[in-house]
Amino acid sequence: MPFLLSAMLLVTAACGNGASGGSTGGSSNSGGASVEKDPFGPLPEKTAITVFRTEPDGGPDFLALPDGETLTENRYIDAIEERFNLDVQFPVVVKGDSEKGKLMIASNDITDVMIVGYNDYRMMVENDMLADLTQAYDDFASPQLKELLQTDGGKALDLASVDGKLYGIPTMGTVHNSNPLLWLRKDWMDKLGLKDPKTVDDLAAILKAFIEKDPDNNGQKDTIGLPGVSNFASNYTINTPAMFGYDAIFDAFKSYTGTWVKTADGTVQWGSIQPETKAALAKLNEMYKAGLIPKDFAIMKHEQATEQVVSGKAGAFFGPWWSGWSPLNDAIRNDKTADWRAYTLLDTDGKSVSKQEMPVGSIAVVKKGFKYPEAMIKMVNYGYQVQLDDPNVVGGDPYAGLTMPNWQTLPVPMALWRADSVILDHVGILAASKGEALPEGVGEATLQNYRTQGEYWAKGIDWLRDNPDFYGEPISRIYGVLPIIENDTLPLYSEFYGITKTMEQKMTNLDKLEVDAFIKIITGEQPIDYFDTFVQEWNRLGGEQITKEVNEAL
Ligand SMILES: [Ca+2]
Repeated sequence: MPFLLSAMLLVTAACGNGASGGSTGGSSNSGGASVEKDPFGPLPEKTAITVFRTEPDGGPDFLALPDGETLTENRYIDAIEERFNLDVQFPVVVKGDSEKGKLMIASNDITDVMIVGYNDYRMMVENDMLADLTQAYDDFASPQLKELLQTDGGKALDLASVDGKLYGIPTMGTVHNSNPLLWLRKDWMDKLGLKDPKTVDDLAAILKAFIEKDPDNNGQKDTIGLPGVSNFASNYTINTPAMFGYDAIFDAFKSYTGTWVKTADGTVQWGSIQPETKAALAKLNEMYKAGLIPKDFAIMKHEQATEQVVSGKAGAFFGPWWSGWSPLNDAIRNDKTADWRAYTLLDTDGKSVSKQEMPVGSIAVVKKGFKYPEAMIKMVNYGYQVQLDDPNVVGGDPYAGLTMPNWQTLPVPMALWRADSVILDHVGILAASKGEALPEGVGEATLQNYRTQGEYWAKGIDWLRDNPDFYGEPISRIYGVLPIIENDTLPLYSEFYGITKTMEQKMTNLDKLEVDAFIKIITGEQPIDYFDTFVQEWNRLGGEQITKEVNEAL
């Protein structure tokens, strides 16, 4: 069994009791645990707690609160105050893009609870502004929350820990969400007698055949190889692989652009300037010369590439698992004979490795010196039960019988979604399509979607192509995720996610230097060895200093 799948099933099995257990919550199900350590129990005394509140984008319809309720006065807040013996106050309420939070942090004048970004978090820890939550997390985080925060293998908690101490509760990135998969028209491959690709050279042979052998059978040489896009390689500014980009080709050469990688000497270095990147660029130059990559790839817009796929000119492109929705749903509407499948290219070690989005989103923190830091953790425990669509929430759903308000109406709104949902949803839909037991640890709405999509998937690929209204989701969640599981794709994370002083000033310009050099090498405007000149320039213009700062910060 592939590693990812087996690890995921273990997690699912382990959490079997947790997800439903929290629904009753309170002291009634805390068993032998002391009342003081109850994740859903009250504080020993009535305690006022101030929260910095950001208004989300989107109006009343988005929040879905009943008439008369607001972000700062609603039944979730009442329930939390009553349950946890709290008096929740909102002294600062701002629009989403306000600088107010940053100013408060800069002047060390913060509320008891705030939700901050990773970089502010690091700065606040450095300046000793935050309560150490290590013990409070161990004692008071609910089993559901703890299980959730392991769905990325502990990556987010690890990043949020400084010298072994935890100062905040992080939201997580989604594992495998932006892996660039190779999508190919299987019907064209079958017609031309082509085998499934494993390597970049296999892909090159397929692209050549797609261009030269009239796969669309109209007697004209009117099909292309890969579409392109100006964001063809991820970098500091564009830190996840773009749809239609060539990151998968870099990955296949173990070149991790836009990523801080650990090198053989034990130091951390910028992936874009490593020798592996030179090798990847040499291959891309070869493919460019052979006409497999569009002449104008570096100025191509996302929309142009989409059009080439939708109109049936391109039978290959790189895109994430969710490409079944876009561009493929429109492609199928145009031509239902198109049979798109996803593949993973293997690297020079025969492995599938893929760069990941940042494993931490925002982080909820508590001001240093606040008497009961566990109060924030309890509020997050409660909020997570709401996000799980737990019908009883904790001590009764305050909106029973009404439309459930958006989770962003919670007093400490955290986007707590499982980091393993890409794989889990795939497994859930497949299980539903076969009438097998569904995964646990997910909300009721998610389970319902497993049943719905499982039903569509069970009707077969031909039915889906004949019924494009139902095509996007099952194709994405089944075909789009299958190669990740089958090839045991290994998530690759950057070794550093912070921003150093020199990075702030110079990284954007270094990105421009990088993109410019890559384009010149791929198009042949400069020879392959121009890469060495680029690396020297990159170091000279601030890269060397930044690398030093990154290694010092680790
Ligand atoms: Ca043709």
